[in-house]
Amino acid sequence: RDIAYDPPPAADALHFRAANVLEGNWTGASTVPSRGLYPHQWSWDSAFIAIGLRHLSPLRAQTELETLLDAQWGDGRIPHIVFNPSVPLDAYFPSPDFWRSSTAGRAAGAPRTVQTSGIVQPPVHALAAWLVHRADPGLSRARGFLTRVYPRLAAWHRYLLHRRDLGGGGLASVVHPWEQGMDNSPCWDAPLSRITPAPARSFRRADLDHGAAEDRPTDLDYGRYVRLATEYRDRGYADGGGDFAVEDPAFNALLIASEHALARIARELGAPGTARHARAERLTAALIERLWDPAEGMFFCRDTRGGGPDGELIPERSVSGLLPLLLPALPRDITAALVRTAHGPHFGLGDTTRLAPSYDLLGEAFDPHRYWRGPAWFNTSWLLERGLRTHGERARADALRAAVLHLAGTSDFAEYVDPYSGEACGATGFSWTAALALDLLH
Ligand code: 9WN
Repeated sequence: RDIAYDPPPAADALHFRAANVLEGNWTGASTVPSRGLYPHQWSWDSAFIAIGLRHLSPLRAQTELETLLDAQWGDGRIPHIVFNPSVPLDAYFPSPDFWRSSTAGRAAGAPRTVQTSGIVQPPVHALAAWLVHRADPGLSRARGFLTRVYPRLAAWHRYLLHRRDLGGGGLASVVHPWEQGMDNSPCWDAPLSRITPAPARSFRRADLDHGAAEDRPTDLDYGRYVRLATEYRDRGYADGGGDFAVEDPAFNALLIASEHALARIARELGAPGTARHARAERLTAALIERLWDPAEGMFFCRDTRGGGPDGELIPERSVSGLLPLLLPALPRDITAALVRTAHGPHFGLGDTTRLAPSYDLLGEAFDPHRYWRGPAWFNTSWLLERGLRTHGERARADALRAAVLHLAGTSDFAEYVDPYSGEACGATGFSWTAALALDLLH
């Protein structure tokens, strides 16, 4: 299929509209991902949002991250949702009474006053903090922004590197599909098939009040999400005993990028960043050793609970497996292969698609509308754009940038789009779509 794309709308009009979306989704101390579907603060959303907000108000961008960090747990984890107490319980599922963070999470150091979830999301935060600092170093220094966030970000990375090395190979594992951020990716089908779903009548999905059922995960997926989260909660959010533990390329690549950012933050604060750079390099070596597949020219997830003693690679092509391209220190043969794979038949970038689909166009599970099983998302394309630019692929980065800006505008800042037609799916007025478009305008 081919689609004729119109020239992008005037840049300043897009800037104005994106700023309006962020303004409308601002709650006074943080930004909701979207007004209807996601009425609380989400972890990796806030990091992407801060990256865009820094161009409108560096102060608000700093506040966005600090509000999230105020809900950090004593063991270092940054929860994937910080609940807004003034939003009714039935507006989003699972709600605070499901997670019961302040009681079930007590041993792990959950905060007493703020209600949060007990799982995490990808560690984009240190990268965001560094970019936010750079937008206005004077304000950042005057407010002691980095001085305050640095120890928290360091504790967050410590949690991931120590408590979450569940595969024993030096990488962080996710213990729930929501942690990786691509909820119903076909990568999770095999590890999730071992989980007995919670009965459908034991919970009520609020997402279907706002999103079309055929664009969202299925009830069967939800049954498994609920079972996994319930068991984690009932273990007091202790890490190590669960049936789901997957090493994901994007999650770990973002950890590495953020570790490099922490090194820069350390240097800015007058400490040497060398140990952090060295750790990032060790993580990069582990990422390649455990997740790179040279024959397929991309990274894959490792199911640490499946196959042999060291687990097994999950043979599903997700956009996650391309995102390590954002790392500057990857060997040249790997970056060249990733660029080829992104622009080849499985992802079709610059050919049949203009934004990277979330999943293999030729994969059996591909569905152009169902959430993370095919649609194109703006955050993943923003990360790929950075990667292409970092590795000198200027023309391709320019094309991807133009596509992000164009589709953000025509889709009214959709949550995700059909990767072929660009048709808007999910929520509109979605914060990270607006924020990352703004970032690319600068
Ligand atoms: C569960 C908020 C979040 C994003 C995730 C996206 C979706 C939640 C949901 O929305 O997940 O965390 O209810 O489906 O998959 O990446 O952070 O925008």
